[in-house]
Amino acid sequence: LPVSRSDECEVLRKPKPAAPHKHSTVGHINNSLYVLSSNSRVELLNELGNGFYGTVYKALMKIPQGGVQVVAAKLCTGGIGLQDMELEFMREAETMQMVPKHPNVVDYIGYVQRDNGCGPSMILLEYASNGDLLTILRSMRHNTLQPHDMLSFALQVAQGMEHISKFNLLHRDLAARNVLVFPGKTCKISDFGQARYMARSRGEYERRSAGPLPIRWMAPESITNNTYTTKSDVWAFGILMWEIVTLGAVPYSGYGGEEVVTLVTEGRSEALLDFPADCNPAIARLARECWTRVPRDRPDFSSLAASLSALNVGGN
Ligand code: ACK
Repeated sequence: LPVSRSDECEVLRKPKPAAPHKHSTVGHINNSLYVLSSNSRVELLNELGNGFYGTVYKALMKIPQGGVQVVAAKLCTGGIGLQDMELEFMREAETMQMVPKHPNVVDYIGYVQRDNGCGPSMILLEYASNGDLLTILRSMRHNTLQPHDMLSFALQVAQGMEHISKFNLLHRDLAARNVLVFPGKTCKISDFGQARYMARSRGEYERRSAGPLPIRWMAPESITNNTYTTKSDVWAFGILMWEIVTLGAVPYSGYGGEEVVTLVTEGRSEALLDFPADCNPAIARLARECWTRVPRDRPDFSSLAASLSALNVGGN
């Protein structure tokens, strides 16, 4: 059933205000010293959709050496509290810049700084011509999505997450809507707006900022204690596998955000996430392992990728 996007993040409570953080400035393209002083070198084409910070456009980037590249330009145009938003937006760019390239993580191309208050800042990303995985899954309701495609989507996301978790990075908003699809059914993890590096010593991150929360994808310990670890990303990955096999159903549909909080924290949520009768039982088993209550008992992304890879080989 088509569901409104506004269902996907819910404002339930307001955590402590964000501590001010230092940021270094970026403003280059393709790691060269070429600085875009205005938006004139990036030509915006059609709108692709709206994200948290503003609008995403398909765009043409004029490369200094000559030639053009089709890119996705994420513009920071949010009206209220624009300055805070700009800092968060810049942080997203910095986070992405620090992740080494991987075939299942969207390529970061560059960041274009706001030019003395004229024109919005932009994050430039590789352009995903097939849009996001949630929309693809929902569009498949009228066709048949092959079981090996489902397995391949899950495996690719697990491999991308295995990569980012190796760098102590938490995604914190892993969901089918934040996976982009490229030709050849290649899936890449996107939307690093909530991503944070963990303090190595503690291996976790404590959320302090306000804003809507993706409650339906959140692990119990994140809901109750504001703590995030790779194992809370693993919980979200279990929900994402469930989104794949249900062709984009809404987790706990029919329940409001506050009810979901109660169900998840009391351990009653799993019973509400039914798997279709024809679902590969191994996928259902792996998803349930991701929903183990004790975080350390959940599998890590390397073992998930290995299990999915073994199933993928076996199924083809
Ligand atoms: O479902 P979509 O087409 O895929 O609509 C959303 C919208 O922008 C807001 O996030 C699309 N989008 C985001 N990043 C990209 C990208 N790199 N390539 C293509 N579309 C993108 C996303």
